[in-house]
Amino acid sequence: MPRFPDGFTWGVATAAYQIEGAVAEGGRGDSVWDTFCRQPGAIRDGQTGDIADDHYHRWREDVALMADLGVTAYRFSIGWPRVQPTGSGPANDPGLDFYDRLTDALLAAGITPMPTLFHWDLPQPLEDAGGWLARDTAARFADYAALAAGRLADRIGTWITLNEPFVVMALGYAIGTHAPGKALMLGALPTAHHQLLGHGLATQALRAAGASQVVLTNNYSPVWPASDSAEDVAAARAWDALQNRLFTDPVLTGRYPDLASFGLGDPTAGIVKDGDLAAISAPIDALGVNYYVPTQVSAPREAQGGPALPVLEEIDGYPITAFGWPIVPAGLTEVLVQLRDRYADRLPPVYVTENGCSMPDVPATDGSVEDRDRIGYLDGHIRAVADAIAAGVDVRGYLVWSLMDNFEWNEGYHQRFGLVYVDYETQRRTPKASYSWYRDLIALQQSAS
Ligand code: IFM
Repeated sequence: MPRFPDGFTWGVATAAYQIEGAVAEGGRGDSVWDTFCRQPGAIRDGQTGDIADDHYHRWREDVALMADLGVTAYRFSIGWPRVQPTGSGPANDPGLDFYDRLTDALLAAGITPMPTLFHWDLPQPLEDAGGWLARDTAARFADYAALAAGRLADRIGTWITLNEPFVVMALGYAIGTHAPGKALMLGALPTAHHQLLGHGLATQALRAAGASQVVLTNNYSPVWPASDSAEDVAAARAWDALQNRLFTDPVLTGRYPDLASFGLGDPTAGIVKDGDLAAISAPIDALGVNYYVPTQVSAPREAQGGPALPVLEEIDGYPITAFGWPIVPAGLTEVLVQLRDRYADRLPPVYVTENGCSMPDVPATDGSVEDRDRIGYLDGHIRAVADAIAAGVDVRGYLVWSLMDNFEWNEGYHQRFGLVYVDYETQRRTPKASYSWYRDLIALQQSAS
């Protein structure tokens, strides 16, 4: 393994609804995911995040696991409905107290807390008022950011505003396979501007509260045409604009990509007000990159009453994860280099805020989990980060998704991404072989610095 720069951040990541459980404790309100999970057929086997990893009660054990692992940063998310149960109004102190205790415990263990403010758990009353289709949600988000940072920014320097706004728009509002389950197709586009505006207004609130680093995390994917036909190449450019540029160009260049020229509608139509783009493009201190898979697309087929969208194709010829996702480490180098080439001096330092894989982990009779396949995955992707650094990309950190197995949205508990195996019957945590491998890697990198 190549040597990473001194001070490189090695971390793990989780998100509130995926690990905390305790959905009705401490004054927490309902989020869109609580509602969505109750809809028959929405989640595999009708599973919910009601208990998840019970991290709300077992956080001390989880911090100890991280301390043992030797990570220097922990990316978690703050549950909006825990801090502000209805999405507006005063803070719910027991909710803030939970993150306050967690923050102190992390700092005492020498781990830098990197909270994300929005990892998909929108308070249900805000969804009832229009959710991210409503401009007001952006202002509510900034108020919530002010409450969270007002309590924690004296100890937390780095704040991530949004996680993967593309997924919220595409799966939550365009096709409806995620909460809140709306299938509006291109009618979902206003959620892009409102999330970005939320990011911009929250950035102001975070800075006012003393945050030193503001970060936006997107999920990036190299987009490959299925063939070299002009039509497939055009479709790849269109999808690239939708996934990779829609949530990045406005932040780093102050302009939206011209989606209309790709037949993908206008994300700004009638909703952008004076000052919005200035707020959205206020400088950020780092860009969060989540990477899992490349995307292969072919030209739109005949549209029947709807927009003709690029067609997502299967990618063959690579090993796959338990999710069936192709394992393509070089795709991570590709997205990082592409970001640098695309945004040049405007690109701030980058953190890989998520990367990891679900694998068919089965404990052996002695309870151990020998996830050699995950080790291979992580090894390949960490080398891919090193390749990007060697190519001149300013990558400052790498965080594995995830610390421990957790609630994987529509897939419930069927996909395991953790370095730590969780037995959901007993809540027993068992570090997998990949945990020891990552611990050794971190120790080796640090001993060399
Ligand atoms: O579990 C998710 C996470 O919440 C967001 N990024 C992708 C992960 C794996 O699907």
